[in-house]
Amino acid sequence: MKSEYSQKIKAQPPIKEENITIETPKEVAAGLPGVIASAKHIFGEMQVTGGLKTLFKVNQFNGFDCPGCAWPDPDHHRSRLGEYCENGAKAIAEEATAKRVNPDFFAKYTVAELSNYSDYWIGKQGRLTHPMILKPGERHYKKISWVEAFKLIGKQLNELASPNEAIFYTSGRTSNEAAFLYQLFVRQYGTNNLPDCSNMCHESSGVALGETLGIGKGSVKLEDFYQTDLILILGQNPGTNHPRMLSALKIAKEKGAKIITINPLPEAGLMRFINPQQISSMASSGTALTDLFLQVKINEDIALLKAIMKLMLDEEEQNGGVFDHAFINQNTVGYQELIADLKTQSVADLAAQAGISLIQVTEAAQMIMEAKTMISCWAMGITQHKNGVNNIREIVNMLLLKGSIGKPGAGTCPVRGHSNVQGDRTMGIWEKPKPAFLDKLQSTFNFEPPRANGYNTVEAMEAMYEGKAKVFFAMGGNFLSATPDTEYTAKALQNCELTVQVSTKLNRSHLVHGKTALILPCLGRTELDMQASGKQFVTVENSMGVVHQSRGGLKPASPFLLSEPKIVAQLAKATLGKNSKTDWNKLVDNYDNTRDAIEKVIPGFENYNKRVRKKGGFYLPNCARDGDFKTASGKAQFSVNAISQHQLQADQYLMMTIRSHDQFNTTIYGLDDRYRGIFNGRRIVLINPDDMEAARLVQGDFVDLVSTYDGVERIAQYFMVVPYNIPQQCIATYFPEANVLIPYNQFADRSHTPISKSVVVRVRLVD
Ligand SMILES: Nc1nc2c(c(=O)[nH]1)N[C@H]1C(S)=C(S)[C@@H](COP(=O)(O)OP(=O)(O)OC[C@H]3O[C@@H](n4cnc5c(=O)[nH]c(N)nc54)[C@H](O)[C@@H]3O)O[C@H]1N2
Ligand SMILES: Nc1nc2c(c(=O)[nH]1)N[C@H]1C(S)=C(S)[C@@H](COP(=O)(O)OP(=O)(O)OC[C@H]3O[C@@H](n4cnc5c(=O)[nH]c(N)nc54)[C@H](O)[C@@H]3O)O[C@H]1N2
Ligand SMILES: [Mo]
Repeated sequence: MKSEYSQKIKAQPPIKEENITIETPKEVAAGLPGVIASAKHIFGEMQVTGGLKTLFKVNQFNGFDCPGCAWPDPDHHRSRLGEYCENGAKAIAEEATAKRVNPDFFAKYTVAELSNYSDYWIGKQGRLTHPMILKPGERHYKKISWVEAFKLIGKQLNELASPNEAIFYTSGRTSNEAAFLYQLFVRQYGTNNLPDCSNMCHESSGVALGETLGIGKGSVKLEDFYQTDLILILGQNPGTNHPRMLSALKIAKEKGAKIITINPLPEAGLMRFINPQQISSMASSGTALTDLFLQVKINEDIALLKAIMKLMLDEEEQNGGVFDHAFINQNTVGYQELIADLKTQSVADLAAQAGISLIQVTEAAQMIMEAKTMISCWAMGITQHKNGVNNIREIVNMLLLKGSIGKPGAGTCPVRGHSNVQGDRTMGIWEKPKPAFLDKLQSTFNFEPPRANGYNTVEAMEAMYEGKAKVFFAMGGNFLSATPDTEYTAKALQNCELTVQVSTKLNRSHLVHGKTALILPCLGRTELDMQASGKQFVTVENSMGVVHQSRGGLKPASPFLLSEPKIVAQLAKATLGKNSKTDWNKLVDNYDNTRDAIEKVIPGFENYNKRVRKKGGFYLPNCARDGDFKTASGKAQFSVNAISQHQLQADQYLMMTIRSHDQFNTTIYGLDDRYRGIFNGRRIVLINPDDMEAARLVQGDFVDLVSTYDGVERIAQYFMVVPYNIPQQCIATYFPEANVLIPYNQFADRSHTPISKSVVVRVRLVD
C-alpha cells in the first residue's frame, strides 16, 4: 500500500492552463525577434556582462561547445558575433543562471510539493549546489558529503546479487572523457546495462545505416551542403531544434541548391529564414528556403518515397538516364528486389496514402531526377515510429538509386540532437558493445569485460518495473520525463532500492525516486574545470564526426560541484576498490591521460591529444563517406520496406509529440512556441480545422487525450484545442506532457525507439 504522502507525488501533474493565447503561425524564422528572444533569456537568467562575454565564447575555437545541439561549426571560419543561435543562447542561459537550488531550498519544499509544480517551474529554480540525499521514508532531501555519497552507492552496488541488477543511463551532453571513463567503470563493475538517450532518439538511424551502409553515422560534411544540387529534409524542424543549420541551408541555396521539405507541418524556419548573425540581412523579408513542401501525413514517408521512386523508375524504363547504374552495379546489392517491388506499386495509391497530390509527387520526382547530387537530412519525425528503421532504409534506397553517397555534395545526414550523443556512442556508451571494442578494453585495462548485451532504455524500464533491476544511476538527463509511459516509468523508478542522478539542474527524475535517492551536482559545459594538474578541457563529437575541444570558463555555480569524470573516478574507487587495476586518479588528474587511454582502445583517435589541440579538431574516419561500405555483404544494401498500415477509426488520430520553440527536451525554457503562434502554455493539441468541425470542437475547448493499447487506457488531461494547418486525422502535442499516452511496449522494430511520433489517440471533450 502506498502511503497518503507518497500518493501526492506526481509523475506529470495535469495542470490546467487557462491563459493560453493563439496567433497566426509565423512563416519566417529568426531575424530580429530571435535576437530579442535570446537577449530576454540571457539577461533574465545571467548577470549582463557575464551573459555577453559567455555568448561570444560559444563555438569559438577557444571556447566551449554549445550545449544546444550537435549541428557542426564551420571548419575554418567562425562568426565573430559568436556562432550562437537563439536556442543555443537559451541553453546557455539555462546553465549559467544566477539562481540556485541549495539545501535551504530542499528544506523549504517536500519532494511531493515540488512534484506538483510544472516542469517549467522546476527547471527555473536554478542550479543544484550540493550533493543531496533522500533517505527511505523521508520527505525532504538533505545534504550529504561526497565521500558518504560515494560510499553509499558503492555499498549498494556491491550488495546486489548480480551487477546486472544495476542500470547506468547516459544523456547526450556527457563529454567523451566522462563517457569513456563511465563505460569503463560500468564494465569493470560487470554489466553492459548502459542505456542512453540515443535509444529514444537516433537509434533507428544507427540501425538502418549500419545495415545498409556499414556505419551507424551520417556521411556528409558541412561543405557538402555547399556543393549539392538538392537537399531533402524529412521529419525535422531545424528552425527550432538546429537553428544554425538554417545558415548552412541559406548558403546552399545561394550556391544553387534546391530544397524539398517533407513534414506534416509547414515549419517556419524551413519556409523562410533571416540570419540573426548578419545585421545586413535583418531588414529583408528573408531567404525562402524550401522550394517544394510536401505536407505528408504522419508516418507515411515510405509511401511518399515509394511513389517518387516509382515515377523515377517509369522514366528510367522509358528514356533511361535516371539511375546511376555504374554506381549501382559496382557498389550495391538488392537492386533487382527493390525494382521488382516498385513495379507492384501504384503511384496513385501511394500518393493518396501519403496525402500528397500527384502533381506534387511528380514535381518532387522531377527535381530529384534533375539533381546530380543530393543530401538527405532527417531527425525525429522519421526515427520515432514502429517502422523508424525502415523509414531510413527507404531514404537510403533513394540515395543509392542516384549514386548519391560517398562523393562530394551527396550523402546521409541524420541530424543529431544532444551535443555529444554521437561521441558518447563512439566512446562505448552502448548496451550492445561490439566484441572488437570489448577485446581492446580487455587488453588495455587488464580485466574481463561482460560479454552479454545489456538493457536498452525500454528494457531498463521493464527490468525496474518487474524488480529485476534495483539500482538506477543516471549520468545526466531526465529519465522519468524523457521516456514513454510516464506513470509506468514512475513505478519502475519507485521500485528501485536506490536512484542516483548526476545533474546540473533540478528535474522530475529527482522527485519520483527509489527508496533512497541521491542527487550529485556536476559542472556544466560553460564552467571552469580544475583538476590536480590544472585547468582541463573536454572533447566532443558533432553530428558530422568532427572531434573538438570544449573549454568552459565561468566560475562554477557552487564550490561543491565535481566534474563528471571526477564523479566517475570517485565512484569507481568506492565501488571497485582493489578489484580495479586502473589508476583512476591518474586518469582524471589530467584528462590528457584519459584521452591517451581512449586512443589505445578506439580506432580513429591516433594522436588524440595533439590533433584535438589543432584549431577546429579533426574528422573521425567514415567508411560511407569514402564510398567503402562495411556491411555484411561488403556493398551498400538496397532494401524492400513495407508501407505503414495504420487503420484509424473515424474518431481516432495519429499523434506526434514534438518540441516547442521554448524547450530543450524536458527542460522548459519558456511557455511560448513563437513560430507556431502559441503563447503562455504547453498543454495544447494541434488539430486540422475540418477534423475539429467533424468532432464539434472549437478553438479553446479543453479535451482529454486517450490512448488504448492492449486494453489499457492512458489519459492526458486538459489539452487546449488549437486549429492548425496539419493533415486530417493527424494531431500534434508537446513532449514531455503527452508522454503519459505512449505505451512502454510500443517501439520501432529492431531499434527499440519508442513510437513518440505515431501514437493512436482519441479526443474527449472535457465538460
Ligand atoms: N531548441 C532545441 N534544440 C534541440 C532540442 C530541443 O528540445 N530544443 N532537442 C535536441 C534533440 S535531443 C533532438 S533529437 C533534436 C530533435 O529535432 P527534431 O527532430 O526537429 O524535433 P521534433 O520537435 O521532435 O520534430 C520533429 C519534426 O518532425 C515532424 N514529423 C513528425 N512526424 C513525422 C512524420 O511521420 N514524417 C515526417 N516527414 N515528419 C514528421 C514534425 O512535424 C516536426 O517538424 O533537436 C535537438 N535540438
Ligand atoms: N514523447 C517524446 N519523448 C521523447 C522525445 C520526443 O520527441 N517525444 N525525444 C526523445 C529524445 S530525441 C531524447 S534525446 C530524449 C532526451 O532525454 P534526456 O537526455 O534524458 O533528457 P533531457 O531533457 O535532455 O535532460 C535534461 C537534464 O539533464 C541535466 N543536464 C543538463 N546538462 C547537463 C550536464 O552537462 N551534465 C549532467 N550530468 N546533466 C546535465 C539537467 O539536470 C536536465 O534536467 O527524450 C526522448 N523523449
Ligand atoms: Mo534526441
